Amino acid sequence: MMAKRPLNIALIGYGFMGKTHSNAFLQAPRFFDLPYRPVLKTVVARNAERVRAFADTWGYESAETDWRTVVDRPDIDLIDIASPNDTHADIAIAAARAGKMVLCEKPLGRTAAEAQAMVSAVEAAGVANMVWYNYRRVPAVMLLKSLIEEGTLGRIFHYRAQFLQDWTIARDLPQGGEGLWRLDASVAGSGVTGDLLAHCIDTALWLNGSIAEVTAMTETFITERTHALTGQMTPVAIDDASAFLGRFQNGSLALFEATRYARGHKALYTLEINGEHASARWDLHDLHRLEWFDHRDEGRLRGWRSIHVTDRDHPYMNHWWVPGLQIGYEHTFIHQFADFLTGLGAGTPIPPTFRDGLATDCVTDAVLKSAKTRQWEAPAAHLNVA
Ligand code: SOE
Repeated sequence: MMAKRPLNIALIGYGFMGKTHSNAFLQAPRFFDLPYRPVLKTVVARNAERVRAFADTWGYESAETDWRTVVDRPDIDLIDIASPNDTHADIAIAAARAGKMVLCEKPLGRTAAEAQAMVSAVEAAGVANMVWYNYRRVPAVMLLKSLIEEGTLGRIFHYRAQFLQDWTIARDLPQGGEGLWRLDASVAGSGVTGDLLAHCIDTALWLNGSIAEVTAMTETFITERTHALTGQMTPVAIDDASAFLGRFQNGSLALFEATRYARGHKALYTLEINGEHASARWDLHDLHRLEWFDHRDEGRLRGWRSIHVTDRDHPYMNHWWVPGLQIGYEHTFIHQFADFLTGLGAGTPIPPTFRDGLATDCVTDAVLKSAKTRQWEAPAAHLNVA
């Protein structure tokens, strides 16, 4: 058994993501043998009463209401940013300057320029950093990554991804405020492009390499909503739907779509990749399965097979129950944090790093730009992942 060094964590933000991260901090050391022992030191959010309650529920030693009082505290090793997008850059840059490790919810910045400043800060300070693009850590998606890396699919022709939801269709839903800051462009940066398409792009860059160019369209279906903070009817500046065609550097074609207006779909993230020898597809609503077709199979038996990715030799699964029993959404965060701590022990950066998060922001910027210019746009090339 390795000696466990304490790692003192300050979490900023206590919404949905604050819970997924806190759960990961608690569970990762219970299921993985890690070189660090996470210590839930403090949680920060504006509402004093509710942040206190959150601290009690999740076992944080203290609760604070201003991240500035925490960011350079000598007893804090790691700042984890799970607050709305407009806070990411200020907190990350201050934390890096104070020499803290920084984890950040996606998207890294509201724009690539914001993300670039965050990358510069963590790289100048030489501090460990990671962005919570959690879907890379689904065992079935990780299995697909290894099949691609082994060259099993051969030359890649197509990559397509969708992220479909339906929770913002109601006209009386306000913009701004808790949870609904995602509808306020000044806080979120963009709508589904930064929130949902960004997930699809992050996974795609990781699985299939850089995107060379895109041509996109976006739409805002409900153009005015009451603002939660002012009570005034205010123009909506986010994109409700976003789609693009593109070309990867490896020559394969990209077809991507994200929307919050696909009635009946709650979080239907699907991806498919078609190669010379094989195809694979994956679906977040059935996340423990990888659909696989291999043309090299014997002709009479050739067909799509559905792999239940729950066996001991599947990624991460030897840390969980017994073969055949499924895990779920929260485990993706546990895996990501376990990988981060393992990397920290070995001195190895764990992707997606801030630089990888920047690469995704470069693509989302190009998508938004193309939707405006109605031209093909190239994501800022020098910022793409290798
Ligand atoms: C939006 O509804 C949302 O919660 C995103 O913000 C998350 O990143 C995504 O994983 C699920 O949907």
